[in-house]
Amino acid sequence: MRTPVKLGAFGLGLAVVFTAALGLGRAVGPAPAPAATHESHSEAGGHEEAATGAVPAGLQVAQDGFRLLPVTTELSTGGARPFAFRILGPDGAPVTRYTTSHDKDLHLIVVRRDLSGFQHVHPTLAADGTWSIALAVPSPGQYRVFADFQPAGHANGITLGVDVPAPGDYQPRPLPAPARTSTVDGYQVTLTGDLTPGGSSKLALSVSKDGMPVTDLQPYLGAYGHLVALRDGDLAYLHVHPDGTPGDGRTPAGPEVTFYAEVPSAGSYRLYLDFQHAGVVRTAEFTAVAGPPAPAPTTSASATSSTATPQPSESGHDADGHK
Ligand SMILES: [Cu+2]
Repeated sequence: MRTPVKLGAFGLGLAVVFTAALGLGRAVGPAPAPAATHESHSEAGGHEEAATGAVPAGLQVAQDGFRLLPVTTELSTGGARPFAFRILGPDGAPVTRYTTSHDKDLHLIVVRRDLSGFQHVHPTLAADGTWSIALAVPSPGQYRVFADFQPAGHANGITLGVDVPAPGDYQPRPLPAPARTSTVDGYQVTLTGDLTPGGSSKLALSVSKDGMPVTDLQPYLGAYGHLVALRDGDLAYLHVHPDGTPGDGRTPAGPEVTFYAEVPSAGSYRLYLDFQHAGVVRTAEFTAVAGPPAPAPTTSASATSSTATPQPSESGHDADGHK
């Protein structure tokens, strides 16, 4: 009889410790930092839940009772064809009322699973709750379609994701190497700042053209730029909030646009900056690495072997963009 009692007591002790750890995690873990972040960037709209929760946005086809249901099951690589989908609510009916965020009721992001072919578009909502837009993708492959929206009356924004194929011969592309500068249509965009896992990272993107800073960016989606970040490996959709709004008296129309990005883990991310100048919206893309690079063997190598040359590890360090 003694043994079972001891086991029982031991089990109870474990349960108490486990519960206490859970309680501690809830009380101390996510609360302070994200709350401060969101208070200081209130224009971000509703993304609070996913920012503080364990699962990043965009990884699920259904969440909080809402479901992304494609009506069109293939993407076109030829001319643009209608792509339609619905958001189903907890009652199973298509959602027809939304809360506007960043100037739109719903943002649709389409990207191939190798992070190429990015598009950020805004479909039209029909009275029956069907969203649609004429869409073509540049090449065959499996695409991830993200719907970023906030149902009316719902406390926070939701980003659902679903895979949709573009039939044909898929030729995957490797993720471009990390870089601080991106060129699009003669515009040069330079990225300053580093992604920090588990925290809010300030990123500044500076736009120039023909060597001259662009100081007359046009508002796009309620800001001077819209930044989407996706994690390499699973396409987790990150929360990136613009700092300031056009006309608030402190936000210049370029050349620099500032964002706060929340990165859930170390790893590689692809950043897509949409900006508008001279009436045209363009997208500048970057690969950025969050967290320290893999431990360099420099210290142990130099300590244990006098023949080891530090050259390779140092150049590898530079290639990661961490100075
Ligand atoms: Cu949008």
